[in-house]
Amino acid sequence: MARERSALATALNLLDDKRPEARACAGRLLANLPEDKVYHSGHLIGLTGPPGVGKSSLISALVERWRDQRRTVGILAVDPSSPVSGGALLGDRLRMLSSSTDGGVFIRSLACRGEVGGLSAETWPMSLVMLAASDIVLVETVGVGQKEIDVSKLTDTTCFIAQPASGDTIQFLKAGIMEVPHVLIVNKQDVGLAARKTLTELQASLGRNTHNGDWAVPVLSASATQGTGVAEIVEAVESHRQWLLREGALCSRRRSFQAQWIVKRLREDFGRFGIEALGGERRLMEDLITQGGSPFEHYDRLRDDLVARWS
Ligand SMILES: Nc1nc2c(ncn2[C@@H]2O[C@H](COP(=O)(O)OP(=O)(O)OP(=O)(O)O)[C@@H](O)[C@H]2O)c(=O)[nH]1
Ligand SMILES: [Mg+2]
Repeated sequence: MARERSALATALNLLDDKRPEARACAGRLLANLPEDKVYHSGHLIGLTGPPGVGKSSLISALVERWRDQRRTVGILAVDPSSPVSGGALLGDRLRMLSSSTDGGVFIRSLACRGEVGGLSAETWPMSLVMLAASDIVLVETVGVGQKEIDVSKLTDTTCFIAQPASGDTIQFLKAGIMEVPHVLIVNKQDVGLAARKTLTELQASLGRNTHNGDWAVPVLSASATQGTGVAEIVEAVESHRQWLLREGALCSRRRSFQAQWIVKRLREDFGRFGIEALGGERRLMEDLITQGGSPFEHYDRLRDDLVARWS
């Protein structure tokens, strides 16, 4: 929480370690995360979109703004383990930001383990550890369609970045294949006509009053390389956070992600039989969402409960 880089790196490595002793240790670490950080403070933001749309470039432009506001940032980026795109994934500017002496930015790449959206089960606890040390946590994932929007099940605010002159996104959104993100952005505004056309198409096909629940979704355009439209994105994501806070939804969303994570973990460890033994998924979710206390202790408690029954 004091943003000691080596401590943060060690904590994240621990969460990624599958050995039983490491898992037990990770459990204790997570159980000690303050409830306030886990449920009430900071901002978890997901950025998703097709390969090469400029997600990393936009992130670095956004990070510069946030650093000007003295806000600390943690970045989790899913590196698709493709040998083609190689190591250039995080983007040069982002690399520079992280390696610079500025201790306000911390970057960690996530290996893609073939789970949908490139997100692994560890992404959620890793986001929380990052959140304990930063004001803002960004999660970058790649994809087109339903899969990558999975990031919306881990973050407070989801931004979708669309590519100029690509009808895919619009088709997906129209067909309801893709959940509507909280902020839509057409990047590469500087290419001119194609970007303007895509922006108009997005606005038109979604209608003027696009909503995600009661939230009116802003449709923005930006150029990560020229830095235009970036301030508007910062504003839009902050407005969404304020809206979540007013609705009391920041805490309830995180509680629900947390409950989903625990149930998923338990199912992986004990199967459907284990879930049934604990009263079934619905009851388990309801209990978890309403219970106070450290979120990860609940996992330990439920696991111990199951282990005790069969030992
Ligand atoms: N013209 C223009 N090019 C851009 C813009 N933003 C990014 N690019 C370029 O697009 C390419 C991909 O940028 P990245 O930021 O790596 O895109 P990404 O979405 O993170 O890519 P992956 O992580 O590989 O999916 C780079 O060559 C960038 O220089 C922009 O606003 N305008
Ligand atoms: Mg990238």
